[in-house]
Amino acid sequence: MAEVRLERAGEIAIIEIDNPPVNALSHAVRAALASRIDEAMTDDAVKAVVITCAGRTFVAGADINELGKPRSPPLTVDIAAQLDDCAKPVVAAIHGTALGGGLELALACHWRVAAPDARLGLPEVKLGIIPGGGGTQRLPRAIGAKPALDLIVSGDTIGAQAALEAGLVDALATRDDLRATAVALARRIVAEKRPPKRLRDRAVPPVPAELFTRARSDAARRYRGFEAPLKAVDAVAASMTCFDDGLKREQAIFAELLRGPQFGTLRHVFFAEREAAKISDLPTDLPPREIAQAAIVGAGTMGGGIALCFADAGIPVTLIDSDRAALERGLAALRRNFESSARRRNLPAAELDKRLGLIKPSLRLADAASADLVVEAVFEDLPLKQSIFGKLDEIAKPGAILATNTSYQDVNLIAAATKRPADVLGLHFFSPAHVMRLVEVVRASATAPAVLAASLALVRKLRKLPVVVGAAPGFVGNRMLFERAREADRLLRDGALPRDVDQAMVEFGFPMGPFAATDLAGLDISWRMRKARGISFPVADALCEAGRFGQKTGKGYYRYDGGSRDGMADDETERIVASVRERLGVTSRPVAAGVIVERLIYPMVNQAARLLESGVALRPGDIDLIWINGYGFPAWRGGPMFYADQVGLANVRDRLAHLARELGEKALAPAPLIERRVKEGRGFYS
Ligand code: 3H9
Repeated sequence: MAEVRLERAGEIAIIEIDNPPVNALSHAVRAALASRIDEAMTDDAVKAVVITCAGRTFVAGADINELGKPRSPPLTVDIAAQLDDCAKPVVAAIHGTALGGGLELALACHWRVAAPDARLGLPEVKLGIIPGGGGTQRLPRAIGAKPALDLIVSGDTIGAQAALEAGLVDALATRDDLRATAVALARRIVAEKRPPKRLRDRAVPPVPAELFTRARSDAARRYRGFEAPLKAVDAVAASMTCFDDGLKREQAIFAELLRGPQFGTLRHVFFAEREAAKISDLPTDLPPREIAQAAIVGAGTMGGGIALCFADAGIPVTLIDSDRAALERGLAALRRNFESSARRRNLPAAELDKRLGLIKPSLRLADAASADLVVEAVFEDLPLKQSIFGKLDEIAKPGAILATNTSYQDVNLIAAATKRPADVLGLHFFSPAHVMRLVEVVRASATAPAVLAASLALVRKLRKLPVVVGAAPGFVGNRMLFERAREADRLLRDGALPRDVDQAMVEFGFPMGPFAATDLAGLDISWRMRKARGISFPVADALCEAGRFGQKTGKGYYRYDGGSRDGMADDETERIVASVRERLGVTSRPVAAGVIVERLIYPMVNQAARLLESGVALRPGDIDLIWINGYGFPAWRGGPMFYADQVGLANVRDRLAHLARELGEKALAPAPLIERRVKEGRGFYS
């Protein structure tokens, strides 16, 4: 039950918000908080106030369950105004995460003290809205327009030290004496008779108007189709006027976005992430297994990237490769990546060195002996992986978790190469591993619950999003990607050009079209895989036969002149496609952008329905998360399953049935799960 308590420490009133799990500002909390503030203001014995929170965190924002429903006062913006009007000084004592409405509450306090591990931010854009409690007006007044713009448009958080340097907090405490530090500060303020420091009364230091013009064009390019970042720029730009006018603008934009479809969609994504953490048959009382040391086998791009993730999370890791040159190359690439990511995050050089120091290179597999978790990241070659797992079985200590980073091999066959299949699972990181948030956690048939639970906790510790999937070929993401690639190939055969297809998908909201992405990843890997399975994608195969493997060979679907990363349309591709068409007896015809989108997305949805039915994917939400976080599906469209529901599952079914007939492809016939849901008048989520 939500509670807001008021206690006294001499002349200081301490108001404590207690609304587990994250002290969200529900209506009950807001109402109680407003009354406690009133009580403190009207009590003559109180000279100053400290606002603090019980439990693991300061207020983590508005209550997302209530957002979007009719709102009753006091709203967060009203409480902020109430704090502004307080004649007595108010100090916020921040621990955990002060996010959204939580940071807005703290910004309306007159001073802010933070625990050193606190994180602060206004992540509202990630929900498709903007801050609606005055944050877009007070943050620029606290730290300046440019840093405020960066934080609000990205929705990123900053740590307490950076917040102190930026002027967002006034002092740091340690977690244990946060309350004592805040009370001491309040006492000092009273003793020194300092008047409340209200951000409302400050002006934002002037900035050139181009700052906002540039921010708008950057946001329009980067977040194509996604409204909130652009609107956030407008709200921050309004902070350059007087506070009241700026606040009015913020409130109008906030209300408009709250009514719009993107908020509902991104709220779905938020709850899907929380849901994904819940695995129904996993006991909650499993003893935690600490992963104090890790080893990675294979120092290629993936292995190096994964090692970087461990070191970044403070976990010592041995990076093993039997080839000295490969190990050296891997380490050099890893250092470059680490340095550029440290620069982006303003990580001090000493900290970078400390983290790099956690990586120990080795040429001997035997050095995996002390690891609590080993991640194998060698070539996609089943016998090679099996032989490594056979050796690891001899070397690794009892109870160590043995993980493979394979992106499509059968994890059960890899586990069978050991005498401890219960300790084996897949951890499918995405490339580049230090950037991509998704990890498919592949539960093989014998994987022990404790091994799965420990792996999920580990992936979260690496600050990534784990999604549990079954051990079927390609798991969930790549299995669906395969369907998209097959259909993309048919689109070229039928008359679309690579740039038509890529442009349609970029317009839809993907950061990159499928052909540009394949050129970047290389065409040869999937070609080898198709050949091994006797599958043909006629156009892709013909390009590979002509030595066009993508960017690395200077040509693939596009041409890359002089090492350029921007592909140009290439006549030779068109000639190759034309000869495939001729061989197959297909007459070329134009394909409209809308049809391209349908033909690429609906077959994926169809495959996803089969994966759901067979239990390889646990929930439609998991599939949406996989595609949003691993393959660039625009989050504001909610993922493929949510999108299918928005379009109407009956429409998707009809189009699939039509395509199956028109193209003579039985595999495109609607999956039984789709047929059943449509018959019941349901979607994936209803
Ligand atoms: C906002 O503030 C708008 C304002 O500008 C407007 C003012 C008018 N509400 O993630 P976890 C639940 S928009 C309700 O697993 P963690 C969550 O569902 C908001 N519930 O823990 C889960 O419940 P369950 C801006 C919330 O330690 C449980 O708490 N704020 C909320 O990994 C634990 O969550 C944000 O966007 C909420 N706001 O991470 C912050 N937050 O156990 C959103 C969490 O039943 N929250 N829950 O599944 C987060 O980023 C993370 O939850 C947090 C904790 C970092 C706080």
